[in-house]
Amino acid sequence: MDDQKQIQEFEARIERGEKIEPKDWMPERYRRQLIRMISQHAHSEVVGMLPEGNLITRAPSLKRKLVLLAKVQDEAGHGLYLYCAAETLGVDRSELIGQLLAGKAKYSSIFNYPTLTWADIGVIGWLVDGAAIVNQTMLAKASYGPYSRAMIRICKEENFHKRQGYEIVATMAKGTPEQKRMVQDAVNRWWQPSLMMFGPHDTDSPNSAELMRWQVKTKSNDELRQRFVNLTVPQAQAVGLTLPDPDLRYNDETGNWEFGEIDWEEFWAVVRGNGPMNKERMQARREAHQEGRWVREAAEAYARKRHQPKAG
Ligand code: BYC
Repeated sequence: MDDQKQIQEFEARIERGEKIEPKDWMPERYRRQLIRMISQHAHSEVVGMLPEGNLITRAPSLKRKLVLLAKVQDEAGHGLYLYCAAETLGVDRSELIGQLLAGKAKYSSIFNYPTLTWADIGVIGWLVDGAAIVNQTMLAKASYGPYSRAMIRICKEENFHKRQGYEIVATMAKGTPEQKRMVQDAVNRWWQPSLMMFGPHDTDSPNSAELMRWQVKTKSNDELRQRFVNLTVPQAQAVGLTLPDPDLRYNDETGNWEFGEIDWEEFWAVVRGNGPMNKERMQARREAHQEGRWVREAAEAYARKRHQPKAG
């Protein structure tokens, strides 16, 4: 079969809603796009442990500490599912991790902002995990089987993450004036970066058209961002918090909450490595990788021993 015919059959399968599995034929470009996107996603989960990990020793109670520990461990698990999904496309995870540590791979812009107080933990769960759920619920329907299945599992855990965050936010919002001030300050700092998680406007998104044709993405960056805003405004109102946007208003005709322009200069600066915490995050990842070396070596030695044929 020539390439053109194979592409037509491949696209017809996607059109019928069939999942593409690792051993199926796929265009090289589809494989490359998936490796790019899944590996960036895996890196985001792993780097995403750092901002919250920073507050584990300062959790206000044992219960809060246990919940946060469980959440951060879940993020590590998400990274592992996603590196596994990327490996089904014929790439080795050590190569992908090498790219991250060399500063050549992207990961979500959101994790390059600092966590200053306990309120940030609530707001990250509410807004950052909330944004991730909107994006990942769409990706759970992606045409590539291993990615979509990883997303189904991850979304279940993200729902728990979002609820724990919103519960912290709601508790602080009805707490002392100082707690209320802290949580409002965290919302003020995390709102815009959360909107940036969805990526550039559709008109400035070079990958969207191809990813949507192949149903890796089934909704555009702007559509998902709007959905997130529509879901989040009533949640903010319910706990008496203000979203920091003077242009936020409800449009009766479209049923959407309109919002002000995003600071794209800041977004691209962060994506290019010049955000408030990019250097610290990479430094922490490199140190953790180095410190974990003996664990990887021991695991590899154990696996080799188990697979050695028994003497005699
Ligand atoms: N940050 O053509 P576009 C989590 C890049 S972790 C950095 O629209 P695409 C959690 C983009 O990569 C959740 N870079 O791209 C964990 C592209 O550059 P390249 C993380 C960004 O792929 C711990 C260029 O800009 N979620 O939930 O069509 C604790 C042009 O963009 C960003 C995922 O990774 C950004 N925000 O759409 C708590 C979801 N946005 O690669 C929570 C999976 C764009 O061409 N990924 N760029 O050099 C996706 O859904 C899509 O890749 C995106 C971007 C919507 C992010």
